[in-house]
Amino acid sequence: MLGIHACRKSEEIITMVEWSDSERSTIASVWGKVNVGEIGPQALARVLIVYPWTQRYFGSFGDLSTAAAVLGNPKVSDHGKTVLNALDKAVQNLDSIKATYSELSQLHCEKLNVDPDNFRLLADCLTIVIATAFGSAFNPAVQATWQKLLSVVVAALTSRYF
Ligand code: HEG
Repeated sequence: MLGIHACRKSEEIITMVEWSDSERSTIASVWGKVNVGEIGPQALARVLIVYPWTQRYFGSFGDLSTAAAVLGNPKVSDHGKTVLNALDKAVQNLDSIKATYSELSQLHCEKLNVDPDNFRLLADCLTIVIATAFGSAFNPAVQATWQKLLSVVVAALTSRYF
């Protein structure tokens, strides 16, 4: 029941999404200021520290036992960059995010067995890290557009689960 509901909601988000010129330029502007090599590692590290149960997917990453270990772990850094580089694909393909992430969604579902709730947790940590880095430039209007983008990304990554 819950699964069906989540599926419908995801489909609705992806199917109905439209981007205004102002949203497109806001996304381009935010993304242009994101330092992938810093923001990616910080966002993934936050997920692993704030929601420690997510560490179960990264058993091969070595020491994640303390916040300092997570923050200093080179595999976490590398994977954080990988995730943010994948986000670039959404930014460059705003009108076809679902298709863009179809294979990645299937991989996370069938091979990595990642619970799709975790996509939202990562999206929220990413927003917090960006808000911290940008300060007052990340105003409510910018936040609204940015979180709209991440909602579509999360829905697209969830799309092959159902
Ligand atoms: Mg995932 C691999 C992107 C959230 C766990 N993730 C990957 C890869 C990409 C990616 C591009 C490499 C795929 C490949 O090897 O072909 N991940 C990605 C995005 C997002 C995300 C864009 C959300 C915005 N991933 C995510 C979350 C978890 C997770 C929330 C778990 C909490 N990803 C995960 C794991 C791997 C990947 C365990 C394999 C890592 C490895 O073994 O190197």
